[in-house]
Amino acid sequence: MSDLTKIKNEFFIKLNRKLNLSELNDIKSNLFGKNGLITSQFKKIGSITENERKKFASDLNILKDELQNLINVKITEIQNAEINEKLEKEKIDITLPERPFVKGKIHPVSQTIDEISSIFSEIGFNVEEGPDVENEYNNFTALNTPDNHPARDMHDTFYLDKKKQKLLRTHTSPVQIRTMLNNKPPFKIIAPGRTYRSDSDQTHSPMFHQVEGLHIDKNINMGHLKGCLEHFIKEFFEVNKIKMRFRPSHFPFTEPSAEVDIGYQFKNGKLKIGEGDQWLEILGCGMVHPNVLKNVKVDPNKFQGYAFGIGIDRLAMLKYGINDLRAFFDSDYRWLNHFGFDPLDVPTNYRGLSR
Ligand code: 2NM
Repeated sequence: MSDLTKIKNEFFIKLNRKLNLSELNDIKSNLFGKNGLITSQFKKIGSITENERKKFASDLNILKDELQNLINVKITEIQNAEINEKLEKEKIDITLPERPFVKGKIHPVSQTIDEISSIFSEIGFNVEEGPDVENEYNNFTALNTPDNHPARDMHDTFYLDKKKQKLLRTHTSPVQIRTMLNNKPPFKIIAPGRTYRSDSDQTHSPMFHQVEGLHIDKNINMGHLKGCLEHFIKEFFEVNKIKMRFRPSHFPFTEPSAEVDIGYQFKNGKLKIGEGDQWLEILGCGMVHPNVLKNVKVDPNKFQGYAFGIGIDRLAMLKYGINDLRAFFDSDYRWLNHFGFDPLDVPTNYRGLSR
């Protein structure tokens, strides 16, 4: 028997056994490694007599290919077997019950923003958003708030640079400015979101939430403002009647300006909104100042309208009976679990907002 036939017989038997990957690699280097059997046969070619050389080289190449193919087939087989074994082991039994998991809750402020957005959407307001970091033009100048106005005082505003050009917005009004600058009237929008003022005590958080509204069109007047706010308060507190009063006030960006109180009373230890002889201040509003309209390239001789600003955090406290503002932003899991809302319980007007 020739050397090549011996190699062939021996390795065909070996390769047909059940092998793992490392055994197969050993066989591979036994054949094709530096001192492997096939490698040594190739080295022999030079010393073979000329009339035998051609046939030997040809037989050797055929054997080499055969063995290599066989090894490749085996490698694929082993890899497939490994994958199948893995798949078998990792099989998921979908008939098993789900693993218990901790459900997240919707923060009362997020819930309240969703409720407010739902109410105003239904009467034609679009919801707009803008950045928390603003420039002093959008936050103050465009809003008819001159350089020396107390609202610009360092004690209130978080400035982000020495030149006082970048700041954390102190209200969401810059969203209205951006919207008016980038679009054409009429405008009917609300802007809910985070706002910042350097103020921190029992009733003030340096970060708080506001929703502002703006309605600009031809002939919009304070009657529209009153109707809109009354509708909102009734929907939000889910009451049929609401006692409201407008007190004259001042804001640089509105003329005339007013603050709005709603009636309330304590009945059987519970706060009742809408009735009673106590007053609760809940928002500021007014007719948008002509200077503001001019600043955003809206002609005050053709267009006019109202704007208002409401603190969201206090609205949430009143509606959901939460009495400590500071707990709102502590991220205490027990608090969130108690006051938070079910993620699947999305507020809609027709269903009743707070259910
Ligand atoms: C308030 C009170 C009164 C207000 C004004 C504007 C704008 F951009 F249209 F001029 N937005 N929001 C406004 C008016 C806000 O918050 C107490």
